[in-house]
Amino acid sequence: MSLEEMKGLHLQGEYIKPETKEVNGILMTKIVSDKWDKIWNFQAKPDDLLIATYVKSGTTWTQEIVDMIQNDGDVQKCQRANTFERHPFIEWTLPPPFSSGLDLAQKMPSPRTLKTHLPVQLVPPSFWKENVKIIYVARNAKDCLVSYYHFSKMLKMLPDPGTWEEYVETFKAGKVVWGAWYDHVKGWWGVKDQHRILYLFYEDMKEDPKREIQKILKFLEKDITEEVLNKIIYHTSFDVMKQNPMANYTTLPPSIMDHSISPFMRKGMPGDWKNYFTVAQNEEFDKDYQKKMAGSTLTFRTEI
Ligand code: PPS
Repeated sequence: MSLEEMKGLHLQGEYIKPETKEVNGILMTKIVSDKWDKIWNFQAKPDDLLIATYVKSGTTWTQEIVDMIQNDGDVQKCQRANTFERHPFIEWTLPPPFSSGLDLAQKMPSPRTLKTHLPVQLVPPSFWKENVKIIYVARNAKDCLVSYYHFSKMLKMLPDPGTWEEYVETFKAGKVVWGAWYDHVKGWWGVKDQHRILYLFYEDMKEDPKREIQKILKFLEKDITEEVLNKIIYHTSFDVMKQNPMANYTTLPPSIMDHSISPFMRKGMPGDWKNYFTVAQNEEFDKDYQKKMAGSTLTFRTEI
């Protein structure tokens, strides 16, 4: 479906599901694939900051933390616009009236904070050339899967996930948009010491937000008072962000995101996978996981 056709469908408020098309072996939506040249040739700048994640790993949370840091804890300033307008999502295009991530990024004055879900090998080369600082956040596979399953149902721009049983297999096979979780987290882990990359974990952020925010502060070379730090912890907590329309995606129409199917701010808890995996599914998943992650030094906690 072309972007033009998609615009029409959204204007009519109809339920649509997009086609997908691979980019170098990675499944993407066709809209992303069709403008891949433009994305690949994106011009990063040395003072950009890139927040990179696999889907559903704590991107929005990290974006809010970073924005609060950059604005010295000024909540009003952080409510100047939606998350996706404050931090252009470089490979993504929402239907009108919203601008594409590329257009937003090009118009935005520096210093810019950008978002991507791209696997490391698909990151536009200018990011490496300009030695851009990158915060990568990873989340354990099982909670990612559960979150992505619900998200695929409520975000009309993603392919239908099918039944829960089907989706578990689709996720394990990496046949999801932005590719396999396993390759994504390992790919970024493999390059983290060769570039300016801060590699964080969702579970660590949940366990001790103060400690993880301090890591971000150090990485961004920012100093703030204890009072501002506490304000950031509060403002970026799940319960407060869930009520913040500029961070919870509720300003998008239901023809794009239908929060009545599943809210964007859903549970925000490590270990929610236990409410979905059967014992047999969990055993199978673990067996397959060992094979896919064999030889990697990367470890995850599936509960805290
Ligand atoms: S996206 O669409 O890929 O950019 O989504 P992303 O923001 O990466 O991940 C969404 C999940 O993160 C949860 N979330 C949070 N958890 C804890 N604290 C805070 N502040 C927070 N903000 C968002 C959100 O609820 C999604 O996880 P699930 O498990 O679905 O609840």
